[in-house]
Amino acid sequence: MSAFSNCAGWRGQRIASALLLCVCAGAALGADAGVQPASHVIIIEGMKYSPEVIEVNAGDTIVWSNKDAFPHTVTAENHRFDSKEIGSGRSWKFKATVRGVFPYICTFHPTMKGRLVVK
Ligand SMILES: [Cu+2]
Repeated sequence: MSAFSNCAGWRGQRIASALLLCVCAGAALGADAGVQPASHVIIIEGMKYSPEVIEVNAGDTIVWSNKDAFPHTVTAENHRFDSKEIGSGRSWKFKATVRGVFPYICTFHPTMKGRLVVK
């Protein structure tokens, strides 16, 4: 009988800590998927987008900042967005509202490629 109740007590503790773990994980997930829109910066330098691939949440804003001495563009392959010319030292801001994967290029230098992932 005493062995049984010990066992039950141990199980109860296990369940309690498992529950606590769930609550903590839930809170962490909630914070991660927060509704606060974030801002992300992509540097264009040396004929490259840095980072080349970026994952953002719908509603976030992305700023491409051109550090090169000549202009570039940020043009989605499906034409969902197009910065047109971003001059040297200038930047272009885009608010991502549609979810999906958006590969983009620079129309002046089509070897420059990036990818915007909106979740
Ligand atoms: Cu370019």
